[in-house]
Amino acid sequence: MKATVVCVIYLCCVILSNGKEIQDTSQIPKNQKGRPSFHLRPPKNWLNDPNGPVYYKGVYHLFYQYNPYGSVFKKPIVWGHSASHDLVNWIHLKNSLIPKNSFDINSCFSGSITILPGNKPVILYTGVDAKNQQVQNLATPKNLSDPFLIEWVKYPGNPIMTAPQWVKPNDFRDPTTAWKGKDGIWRVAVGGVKNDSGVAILYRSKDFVHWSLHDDPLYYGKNTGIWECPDFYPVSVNDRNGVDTSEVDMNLKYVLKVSFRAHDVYTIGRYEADKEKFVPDGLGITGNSSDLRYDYGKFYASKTFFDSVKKRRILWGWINESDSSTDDINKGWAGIQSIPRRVYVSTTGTQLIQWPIEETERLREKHVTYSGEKLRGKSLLEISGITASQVDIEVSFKMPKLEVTELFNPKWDDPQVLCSTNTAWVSGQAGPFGLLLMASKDFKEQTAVFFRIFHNKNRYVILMCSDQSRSSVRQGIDKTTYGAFIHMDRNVDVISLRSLVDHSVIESFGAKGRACITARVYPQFYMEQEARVYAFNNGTLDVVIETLDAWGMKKTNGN
Ligand code: DQQ
Repeated sequence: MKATVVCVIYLCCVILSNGKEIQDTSQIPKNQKGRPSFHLRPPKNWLNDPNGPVYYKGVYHLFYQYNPYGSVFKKPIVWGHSASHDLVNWIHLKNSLIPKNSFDINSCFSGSITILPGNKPVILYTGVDAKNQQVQNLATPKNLSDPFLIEWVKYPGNPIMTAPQWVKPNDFRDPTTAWKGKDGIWRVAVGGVKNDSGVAILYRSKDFVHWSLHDDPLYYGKNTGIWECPDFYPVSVNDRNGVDTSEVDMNLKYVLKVSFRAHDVYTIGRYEADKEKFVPDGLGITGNSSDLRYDYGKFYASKTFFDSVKKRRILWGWINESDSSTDDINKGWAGIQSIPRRVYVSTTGTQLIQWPIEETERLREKHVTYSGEKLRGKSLLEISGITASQVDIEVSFKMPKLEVTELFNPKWDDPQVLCSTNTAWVSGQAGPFGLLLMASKDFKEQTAVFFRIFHNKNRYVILMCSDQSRSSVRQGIDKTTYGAFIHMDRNVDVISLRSLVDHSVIESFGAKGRACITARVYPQFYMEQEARVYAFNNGTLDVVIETLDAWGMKKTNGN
């Protein structure tokens, strides 16, 4: 009987993967209640940055930094590979780039895919060479008729770029997707640091093989330290459609994202192609708390791609664990990819909006709904009838009148500091109100995602927090509380919050995706009891729930 079951599972995998080889799923550690069920991650071991997302011949691909030998970050790192027809259900394919040449023997670090004319995907990635120096390499599919892109061939002339003289050879990594100018020349940016300034180093090529360093970087930021995983892409200012990375149109704006000090920071601006310069609209990237972040919580080394099928740009980020390395070794896995997010520019043109791709809604099953409930000051409402540890929940609260909210103090410049001192248990006037997630019956463990509403002049200033301070009674877990500001006109009438809870991960989207905060939580109680979810109000003013919808979520094949 057992053998038959194993056989059936094996056959399913083979059918799903179109007869291609998939990763070994044996020895997956059992009984792990914190293990996410609908986020993409390989069956076991360590994962970090998303690499080379692409759509090719009917199949979506995501590659990622992967340690095939254990659940901690340890070189040599390879490129893991998963594929999907719908961006929700994934199969795990064999590793695509394995360090075995002098130009990458110590690791195949992050990189991107560019589609060359004739629908030919090509990988640019960072190799850590035999001298432990970082160089940029090229690889192409062995068989262009294989939509699963299983086999990749490294270019024998690698490396195709070595560090400029002014960059230390181990501070030179993570090439972007390349873009082609009106002049037919390809450009690519590579992350690095000069003195303490982060740099997006620019290279140009006519044939994608021979690259020359451009004198000036595309952009740089003072005193930020190294910039990892740059991403550079055009965005439409007229609609939510995504734009191909090589699209040339004077009306487009550009996003430059870089990863440093554990955050993904971006700025929107213009690309002056004739001067090979990115010019931010605002302050640019400063390394201060005023920088715009994709996500104000745990979300790093992200990458986008243009989905030509649905004309949208999709973003993925690496969500690290917040338990200890010892825990990760015991679990046998660490690191997940975020839910893919659609990304586009706000109507004001000043920030990006992110929203889980519509395919995520296919995972919704049992539904409960509430509307018109009044949450009196210091009260809560249990949301029952769904599995609180695997849920997609969205709530809209009626906004209080601007006049009754507290005055915002302009000296408050760092939302994270504000959230850390004003945790969910500190009562205010309009707020804290929001959701209590992964909560135990006795409330000793809970993660509160909430708002506090202030006003400044004639506008709302909304503080959105994800409070992990009570997420677990366990020691040795990172319980950092995160925060973001949302500025809104006085005429808005609701503030919404959507949280995707997948056991140990909580991805939250405030004000329809204007601020995102991701957290990892590992409550002790959850090993024994089921989790609960509540809407709560710990402010003195009453709050009305306009609508609340919650759906239990299906498991996906990502596991
Ligand atoms: N992760 C990769 C590097 C990148 C870093 C190594 C960012 O290429 O700079 O796994 O998380």
